[in-house]
Amino acid sequence: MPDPNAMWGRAPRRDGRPGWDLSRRRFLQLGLGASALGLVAACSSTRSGGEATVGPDSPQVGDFASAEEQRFPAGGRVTRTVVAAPADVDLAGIRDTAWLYDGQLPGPVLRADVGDRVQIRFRNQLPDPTTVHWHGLAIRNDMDGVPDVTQPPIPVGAEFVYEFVPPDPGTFWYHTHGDLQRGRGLYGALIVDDPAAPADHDAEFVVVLSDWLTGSTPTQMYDRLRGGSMESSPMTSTALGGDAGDVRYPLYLLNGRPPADPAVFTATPGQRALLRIVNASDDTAFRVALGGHRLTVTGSDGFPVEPVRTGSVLLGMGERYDAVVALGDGAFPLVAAAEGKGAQAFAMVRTGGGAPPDPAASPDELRAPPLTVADLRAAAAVQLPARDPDVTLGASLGGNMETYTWTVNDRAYPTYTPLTVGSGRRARIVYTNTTKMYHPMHLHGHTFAVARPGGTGPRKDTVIVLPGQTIATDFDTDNPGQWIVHCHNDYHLAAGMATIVSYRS
Ligand SMILES: [Cu+2]
Repeated sequence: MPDPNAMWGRAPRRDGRPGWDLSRRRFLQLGLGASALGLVAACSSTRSGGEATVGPDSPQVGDFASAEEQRFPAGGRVTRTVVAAPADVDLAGIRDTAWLYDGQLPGPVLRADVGDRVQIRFRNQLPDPTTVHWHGLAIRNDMDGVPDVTQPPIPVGAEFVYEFVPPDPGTFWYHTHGDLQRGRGLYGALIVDDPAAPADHDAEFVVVLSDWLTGSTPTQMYDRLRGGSMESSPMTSTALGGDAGDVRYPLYLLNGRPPADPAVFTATPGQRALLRIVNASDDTAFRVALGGHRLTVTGSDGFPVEPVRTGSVLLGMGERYDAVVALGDGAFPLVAAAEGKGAQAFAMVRTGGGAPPDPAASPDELRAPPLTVADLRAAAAVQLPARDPDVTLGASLGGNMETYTWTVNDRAYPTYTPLTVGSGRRARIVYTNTTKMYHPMHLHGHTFAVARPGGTGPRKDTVIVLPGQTIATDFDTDNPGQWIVHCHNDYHLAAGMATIVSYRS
């Protein structure tokens, strides 16, 4: 079997040339597709002033990885294999063919401690090339799993060994970064524990939300969108400030199960349960509530926030929320309403007797406006220290519905104008949404702070930008490499809404 790792020399470069040139040569040797070559060419053509692009095989990436290992001298080892392959699923009697990690929908919950040396031997038994992205983890660039940016796509039948050190505890997830592959089932939760921090909960419920097409693939749906067949009845949401999506789905899943065959979480009355909620969907924001309970939100995108009580939370694609709930006695509906789409995902929480809740139940907690990022403040321990940005980068989010093209700064990826940064700076990305739809914008390799006076904004890796809204996000440029920043609507990403934060040296 070909070993793609061998194509990415891990040893520091000795020839002094920019890493990207080497990558380009290797792409050429591999005979990869036109899109990959186009991407590399687009990047190379923007080099200027003698600055060199810091690519995934640049020595700076090796230096970063060494520093991370030194930062966690007592780190343990987590080694496992993950296989992606097609498999049949039965969704309450609806049979479908999915693409799954280890035959599970969602994929297995992966777990490690902060500072562990994680080694995941990934086997691609799919019919298409793929990669795996470790969403939210600020890890070494060459392990970020973005095809044609941080690694060549892993060929059919091949293996790639991902190795990284998770630097922060929290609720993360992993998913394919291949074109429109995620909606076939290639996603799962990734939990990073902090052995030094005692848990303040008795039970843990990992809740992975997704939207599911039956009888067609995301690629077929994308072709329909490109062909101009948008939903005849528009979906709108006040909380999302306009359009709630491009696709109305036949099924919404909670831990891979439809409402007719729900997951059941069990605990005992009075226990404190930690909900780790992941929105793994392609085109659906979810409003989540537990009937008869209030949620205390304690984290967002893996990072702690000052606890805040709410009836419900609203998650865009790619976002995670942690919430603690003191459980009552009985059986309760855990509902993830597909925002603006008139349907829901559902599970049951059971601590005692009583009739099971109706899968169509709509708890009162869903009525009030949901908690959003505007209600969150970073916990003191994780605040990004206040500092004026050294560099401010604009990202204008655009769309053309006639061609179904979504853009950043008027370009549709893989054509892009890079957002150029140097190491050791405070960078600010200012997103401006000129479209009628919200976009959950995700930055790889960093955890930004939503910019607020005094530096109190929550730390996140994915933030909803509402129609007409401008949001500034700040981060320290402490992880050299090439990092994609993109809308986490998988159709918008496929249609171009992405660019690259490009480190230069
Ligand atoms: Cu979008």
